Amino acid sequence: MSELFLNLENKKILITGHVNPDGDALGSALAYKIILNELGIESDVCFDIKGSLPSNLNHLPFDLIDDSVANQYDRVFVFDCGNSDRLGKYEYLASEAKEVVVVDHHINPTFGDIKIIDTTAASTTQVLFREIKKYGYEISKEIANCLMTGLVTDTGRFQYSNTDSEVFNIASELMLAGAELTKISENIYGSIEMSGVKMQSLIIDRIELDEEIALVTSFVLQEDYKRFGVKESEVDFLIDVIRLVKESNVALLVKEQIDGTFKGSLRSRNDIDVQLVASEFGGGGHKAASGFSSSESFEKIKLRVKKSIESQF
Ligand SMILES: [Mn+2]
Repeated sequence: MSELFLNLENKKILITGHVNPDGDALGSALAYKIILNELGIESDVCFDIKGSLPSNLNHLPFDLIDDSVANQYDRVFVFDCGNSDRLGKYEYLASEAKEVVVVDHHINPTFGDIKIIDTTAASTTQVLFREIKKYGYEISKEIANCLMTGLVTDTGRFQYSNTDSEVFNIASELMLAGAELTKISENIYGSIEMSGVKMQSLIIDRIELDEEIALVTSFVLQEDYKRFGVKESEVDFLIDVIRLVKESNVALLVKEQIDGTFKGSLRSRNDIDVQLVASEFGGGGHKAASGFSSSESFEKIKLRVKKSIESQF
């Protein structure tokens, strides 16, 4: 029996995930929320969302997310978040809860009383899928769409190196359960607002290639969002544009935050482990895709990333 479905009665339950949740965090948390709803078990869903949720994920049931939280919870279920400080402003709810259950696929998760973790899984929705199957629960179309969203986004549309036969087996089962792959893919990858596409041209224009270490970089400033009238939550796709450069092995996109600090996204297409690079800034993720925050300048960040990559040669 999966720990996810044991002793849920008469408990105050919170479902959450990492700050500014992506398709995998939202997909896994909302799939679990739907199941609890169907089982007649009350729960709250909350994320620390800076700005707004990305509109390219609005095929997910955003209406299940609550605006406010209770003072305390008996049990907190955390999805797609290996480090409690990545819970942002809701970290205290996890540290004050009687029990924290972490469902994840990140490397070196650092918290949780119960850990349901597989660092080799492509997505957290994959880990959750297995638990649902163990429980013998029937997956509805709604749940299938949530789980598929995490699978699609974390495998880069079934293209990253984490895409193995199990991923396709799960995708196949989700299709049988009614998952709308075309609708999901079109919303996530096929529909970017005009202003976002325009802004992309600027970010492409700023691309620099360090041929020696095959590193490609670009950056986004706060003033760019204003100039193009684009919300920060709408440009998560930009890193995928940067990483297209054939001559590069590692891509770095640095985005200025509202407080003047920077958020870095890293992608690797060879043996360079960008999780190691991100960890130098206190960030994390996976070998092929990682992220971090830094209060240093773009130039300093670039230099540190460069050194870190060189140390892996
Ligand atoms: Mn994930």
